[in-house]
Amino acid sequence: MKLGIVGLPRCGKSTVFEALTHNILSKDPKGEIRIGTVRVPDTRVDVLSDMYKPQKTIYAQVEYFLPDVLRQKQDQKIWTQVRDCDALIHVVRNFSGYGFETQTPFQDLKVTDQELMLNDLVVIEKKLEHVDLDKNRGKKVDPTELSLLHQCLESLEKETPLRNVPELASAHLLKGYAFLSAKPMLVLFNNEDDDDGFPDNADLAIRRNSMVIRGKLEQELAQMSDEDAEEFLTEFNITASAMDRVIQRSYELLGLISFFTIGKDEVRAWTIKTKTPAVDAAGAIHTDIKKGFIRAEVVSYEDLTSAGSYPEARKRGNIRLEGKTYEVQDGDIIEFRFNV
Ligand SMILES: Nc1nc2c(ncn2[C@@H]2O[C@H](COP(=O)(O)OP(=O)(O)O)[C@@H](O)[C@H]2O)c(=O)[nH]1
Ligand SMILES: [Mg+2]
Repeated sequence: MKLGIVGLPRCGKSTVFEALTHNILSKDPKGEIRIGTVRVPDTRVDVLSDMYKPQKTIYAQVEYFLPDVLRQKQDQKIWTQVRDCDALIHVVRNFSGYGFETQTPFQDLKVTDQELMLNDLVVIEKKLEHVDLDKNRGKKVDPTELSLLHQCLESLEKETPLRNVPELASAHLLKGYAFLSAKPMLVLFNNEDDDDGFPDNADLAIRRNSMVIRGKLEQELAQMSDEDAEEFLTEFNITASAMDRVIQRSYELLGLISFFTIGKDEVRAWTIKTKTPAVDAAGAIHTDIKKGFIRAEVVSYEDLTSAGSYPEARKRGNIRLEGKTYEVQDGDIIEFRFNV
């Protein structure tokens, strides 16, 4: 699962990418580092790992993609690069300097959003032209798809991004278009070092879908030794987890949850979509486990940790046997029983 980092020029995209992935772009003169894989911080995995002291501990991961601005000829192309991303991280400049006298976060936010919508509009208009041609040639066009496209057009003409119209954003027939304004989006207000608040007048709707970061600080932090980092954290009165929170929010934004497998050899977080049935969760581990699925032995993270051990959780009756269609919950600890 991949998140594309977008935003206006010099809003801090590269800075945020470095802070999130700990990559150093200046060490990469050819500009080849465009994707960074990062571990999703999860205290539950830490706790389970402490409990089992396994040989290996494996966290969930997400990927961040930084579009290559230098290599593109027109602005428009930056957008085609993020078309195959599953969600967008939208960085908004909320610091001054570097040729910008003042901060204009809401204006910037709008400009980028309009570009996303414009891109979708162009895709739809091209498609509709083809539909007309096809009709003249006697080819059939799926009327449901056509009607959905017209609804998209209507929404975009009102400057409503498709992500705000859930039935369009999730429409199966539209998946192939990979509309940019339909992708889930997290806005990061990229603040001055000494400012950790939302921009003035950030309304509730904006606050709900955004976070405040101090990208430059975070980037510097990402490249320090642990000791230096600690000193730095106290000096600037920041919590180490700002980027951790961005990563966790990214995971949620993608509609992903984790279930865990535990044991002496490995404690591991597995990534599934919300509402995944047990049999498909089994498939995330191995197709054989899915094929031979018998039952899932499930205990919630809370029950296991409050019992203190698996046998104690069993004694308390916290361990359930679930069937194929059981909807796996975030934090479930599962042992699959299966036939090979
Ligand atoms: N004061 C301040 N400067 C920043 C921040 N984030 C980025 N910058 C600076 O803004 C300039 C543009 O950042 P960059 O990440 O290259 O932007 P991009 O064009 O979106 O990739 C660089 O000089 C950064 O050091 C921030 O949070 N605060
Ligand atoms: Mg850059």
